[in-house]
Amino acid sequence: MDKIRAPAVFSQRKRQKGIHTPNLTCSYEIKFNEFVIFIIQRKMGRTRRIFLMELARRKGFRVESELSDSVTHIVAENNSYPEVMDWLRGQGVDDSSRFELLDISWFTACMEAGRPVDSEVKYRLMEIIEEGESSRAKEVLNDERYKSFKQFTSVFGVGVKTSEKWYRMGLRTLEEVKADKTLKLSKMQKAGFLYYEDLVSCVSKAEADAVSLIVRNTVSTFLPDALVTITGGFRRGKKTGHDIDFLITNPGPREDDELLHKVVGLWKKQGLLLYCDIIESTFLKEQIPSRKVDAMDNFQKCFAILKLCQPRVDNSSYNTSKNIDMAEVKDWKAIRVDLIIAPFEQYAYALLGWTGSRQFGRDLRRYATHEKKMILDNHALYDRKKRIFLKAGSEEEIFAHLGLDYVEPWERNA
Ligand code: DCT
Ligand code: MG
Repeated sequence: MDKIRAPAVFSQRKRQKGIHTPNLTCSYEIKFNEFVIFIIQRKMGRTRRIFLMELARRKGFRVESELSDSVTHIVAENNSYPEVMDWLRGQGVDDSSRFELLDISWFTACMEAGRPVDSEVKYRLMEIIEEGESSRAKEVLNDERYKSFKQFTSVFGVGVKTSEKWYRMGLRTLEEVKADKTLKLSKMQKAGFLYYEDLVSCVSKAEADAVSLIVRNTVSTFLPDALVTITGGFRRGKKTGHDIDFLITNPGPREDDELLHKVVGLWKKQGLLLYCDIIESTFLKEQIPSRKVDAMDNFQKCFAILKLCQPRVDNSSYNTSKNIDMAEVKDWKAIRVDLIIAPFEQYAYALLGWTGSRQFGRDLRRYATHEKKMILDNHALYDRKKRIFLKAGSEEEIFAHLGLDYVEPWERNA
């Protein structure tokens, strides 16, 4: 039989023995535990769905008849991405990011190979959209609803729920949203519209370095020993990002719940703070990690928009001749910054989680759950068999606990 395989992005230190789990719903043996498939009946029909489910089960795949919490891969046939999203919302699913949304071609490739094949771009419903090549992609891109949702969700503070509401109200473009004075926008959405142009333009590495300097300087005025690490895409070596993520911890026993408040307080005084929302920590001692692959963590954090001043280019002769008042030239850019505070003993887990990528984190958590009977989140790793928390002082130690070779941050761009 096929061996259980770790997702391609990381490799097992030692080969695991194949796990033989009896399938409770039928007599077939499950060979691929980490993949839990659900096939959408819409546009496929009941008979074909039953046939495909039976086929996959016979080949050792775990296929669920219902859309349960354990489902990891959703397969659809002749459905566009927005149609699947619509269908999911109808099932009460708000957060579809916990699933891989795949076309039937992925399923067929798995059946042909007799094992799960990588869910490459060509099989993903969403990516199909980015490729923009096939006629299906064009159909999706032209979908009115998809176009509106893409515009709406490009605003900081606007998610699928708000987009849904606006779409139902008959709004289709951001101009229409802005013109509608009856809408009640949240503080976050107001900032999203106010700094829209800056926020949709990518943050460069140079801007990330400049903000990094500000963050380090401010944090060290209050906590000189604090460790400030740039995480997210920039730690993975990306050249641009939509925001800059910082992880802050204080080695030693001393913690300061007021640090974030002091930092943003100073920025406010200095005129550097355009927006901020501080979320207090909700972490409970000895909290068993969350099994949900996309659960929000419980750290104290701050979602902010900083005003990054940019040096003026000296083109005074041009300005004089055109009679432009320099005071009116915008010499700053609004930048989205996330600050996360982690207790020192959770720092390695927080660093692994906040370095991402999102897909890499999901794969790692699924691997821990299904292959190791452990639960991993941004706070801890819990061994369910031994009923103990596994301590880690570095990311290397976490990979070792999971029996995996270390993966460098720049290799985590799954
Ligand atoms: N993350 C997390 N919990 C959250 C939000 C994010 O664990 N509530 C992780 C996933 C990736 C990482 O933190 C950084 O998140 P983003 O900034 O959204 O992603 P990115 O990889 O930095 O990409 P971008 O360049 O778009 O900022
Ligand atoms: Mg980021």
